[in-house]
Amino acid sequence: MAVLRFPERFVWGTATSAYQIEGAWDEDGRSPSHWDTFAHTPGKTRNGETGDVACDHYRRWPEDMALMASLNIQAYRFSVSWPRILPNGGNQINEAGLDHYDRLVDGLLEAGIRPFITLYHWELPQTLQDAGGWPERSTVDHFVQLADVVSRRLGDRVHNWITHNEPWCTSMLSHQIGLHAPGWRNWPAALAAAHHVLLSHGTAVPAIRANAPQAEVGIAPNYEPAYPLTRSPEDIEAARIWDGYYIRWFNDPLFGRHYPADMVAYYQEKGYLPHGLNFVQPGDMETIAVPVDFIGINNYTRQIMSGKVSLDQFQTAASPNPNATYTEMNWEVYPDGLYDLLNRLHFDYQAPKIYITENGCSYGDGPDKNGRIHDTRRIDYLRSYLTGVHRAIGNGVPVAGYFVWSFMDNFEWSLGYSQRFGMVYVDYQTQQRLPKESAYWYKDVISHNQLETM
Ligand code: IFM
Repeated sequence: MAVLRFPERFVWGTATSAYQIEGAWDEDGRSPSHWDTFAHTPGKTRNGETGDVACDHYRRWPEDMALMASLNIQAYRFSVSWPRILPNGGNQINEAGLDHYDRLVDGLLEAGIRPFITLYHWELPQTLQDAGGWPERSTVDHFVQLADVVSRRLGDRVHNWITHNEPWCTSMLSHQIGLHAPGWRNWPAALAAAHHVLLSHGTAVPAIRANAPQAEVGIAPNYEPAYPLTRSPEDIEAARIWDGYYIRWFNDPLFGRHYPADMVAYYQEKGYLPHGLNFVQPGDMETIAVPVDFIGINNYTRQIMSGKVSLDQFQTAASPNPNATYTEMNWEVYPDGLYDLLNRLHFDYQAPKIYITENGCSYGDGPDKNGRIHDTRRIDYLRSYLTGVHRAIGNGVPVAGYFVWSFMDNFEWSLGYSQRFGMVYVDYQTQQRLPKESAYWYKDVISHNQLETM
């Protein structure tokens, strides 16, 4: 056994998002979001499940926060629900909605837990969706208004801000693949959406800093690195395309490199950019490349690419690895993927500081007859990924913190409640919370600021 010490002041946290846990979807003046509409549309989610009630966290947050504190969690990454704060995407602040987050922030600070706010974790007011949503440039201004309103109210107490969660999901998964709201399958719209999400990030960063001068501001893309199945030129090419589609299309503009030329050519050849980059206006790329204080990394798995697949076959793009283990999302457990990413973000992109804003796994373990939940596979998963994080820190990569996805089981989007990512089990019938073994294991890691490896 080895003991891996983490740097002093390393931040140990956990993460959730509003729609996945809050419930109370139509209470206190909240208007519908495009996810409410999507989830209420037959056939879009597993068994028609919705976030209407979810974990009822909107009401139960004091209990959840107390549980977090009892587990020594140092930081909590949560998102705000846009339609709770600015219903119907209008200018009128819904005080009841904003007050909710005000109280949550105060409660967290009193409990000694540092709040990390995500402004957009996929809840677009339905009215803005009706007006065209993210493929429409006007959505940028609306988002910046949200950023201004929230940072104006909470910026005196919240020092860590994340503009967007997973721009690839907001754009491609939602507008090209169609698995998430609004469920479109339209390449040009997806690429326009990606641009507007990035632009809204770049425009919001100075607005947040104006209201919260001491704040660290960043963004949390999801990174799924690609590895070629073999060393054949076709497989290497497929991995390059995947990398361009998933990582470089977002990272390159954020780091001032413009959209990757090889991917612009590829998309044009495929007919995905019928009007070229006509959504890019003068000054946009400079706005997007605003220096950030940190990059958030959301990483769970990798893709093994072979030349036989195209991006349109996303669901079957990956080749299974017969030597690997998989989580219940059917995602390969591949801790070296996170290790490689951390090195790349630092040595290639020179990210100033990195938080791992999401990492975790879905396993369905439930209570045994004594009410204990032995989620040892989760502990093994977290331990293996954290070992890679420690190794990257040893290389000089400036990793400042780590957030387990998720604090508690919650609504996993189109998969409904079938996937349990939490360190805390939620009984959806009774809303009882039950920490799993991994929660106590994580408490131990946090308390000693170190990891014991096997
Ligand atoms: O549950 C999601 C979260 O909303 C965004 N990142 C990935 C998680 C697991 O799929």
